[in-house]
Amino acid sequence: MSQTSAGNNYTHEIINLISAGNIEPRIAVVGCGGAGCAIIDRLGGNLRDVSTIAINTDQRSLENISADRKIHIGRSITFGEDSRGFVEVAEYAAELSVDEIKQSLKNTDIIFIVAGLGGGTGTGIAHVVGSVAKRNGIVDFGIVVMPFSAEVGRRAIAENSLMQLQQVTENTIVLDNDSLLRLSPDIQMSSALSVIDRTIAGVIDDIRDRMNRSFIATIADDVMSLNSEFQEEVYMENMIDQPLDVQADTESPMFA
Ligand SMILES: Nc1nc2c(ncn2[C@@H]2O[C@H](COP(=O)(O)OP(=O)(O)O)[C@@H](O)[C@H]2O)c(=O)[nH]1
Ligand SMILES: [Mg+2]
Repeated sequence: MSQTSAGNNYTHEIINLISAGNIEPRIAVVGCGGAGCAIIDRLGGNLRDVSTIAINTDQRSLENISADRKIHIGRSITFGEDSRGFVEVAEYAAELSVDEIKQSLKNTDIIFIVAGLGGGTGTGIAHVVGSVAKRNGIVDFGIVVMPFSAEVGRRAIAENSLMQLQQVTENTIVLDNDSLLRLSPDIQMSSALSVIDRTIAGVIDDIRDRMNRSFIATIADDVMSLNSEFQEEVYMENMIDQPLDVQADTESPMFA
């Protein structure tokens, strides 16, 4: 496995154990912020043998989604409200909750950190979750959705957050809302969200299947090729051809 600079010996040990067939990897998907949590809520039962963890500052939004475990962060800072685009506020909130985050990842070997970048909470906390994972020898991947170009001002914030996440993950898959529009300009927002959800579920399923076939030793390379497949827009195109059966969350702040 091509080890990123963020990798460590402990991570290697776990990878060796899994690839030797000595342990079944325990996988969790961690939704960060509004979009991240909405995505894992919509993915719900579509993910096989994967536990879900939802982390948000927004208490009401957290109450309205389903996840195996929910972590409400920043209670003493935002008093249960959204971080309103303040990345540092969310980051600080996550840092205050690192023990709880660590605890939630306790019996886990591999995590997928999912967030829509360009807002406040997901953007501020994704890399904090990645650091906790790294420090505890958990193999971690990021799957992020970059904002539409039309979301002026959010792109730069998103790019910065992505850079921080890439430093603490084995690899981060970047889904871009714009490439979705390029593929199919007339696509309805609800369908666009469904395609993103299905793409994320597909990526997680693919990686898990490969691991079950003991290919984890090459996982970083596999993800790398999935990533370029996506960038070639093949992945999304395949997804668009399939019937969409996942309901979009029209309550999402994206529609506000
Ligand atoms: N795929 C997807 N993207 C979303 C959704 N809601 C928001 N987004 C995107 O995610 C970015 C962050 O928004 P949000 O997650 O609500 O912010 P946060 O709660 O502060 O983390 C937005 O700029 C949108 O591009 C959603 O339900 N699905
Ligand atoms: Mg939010």
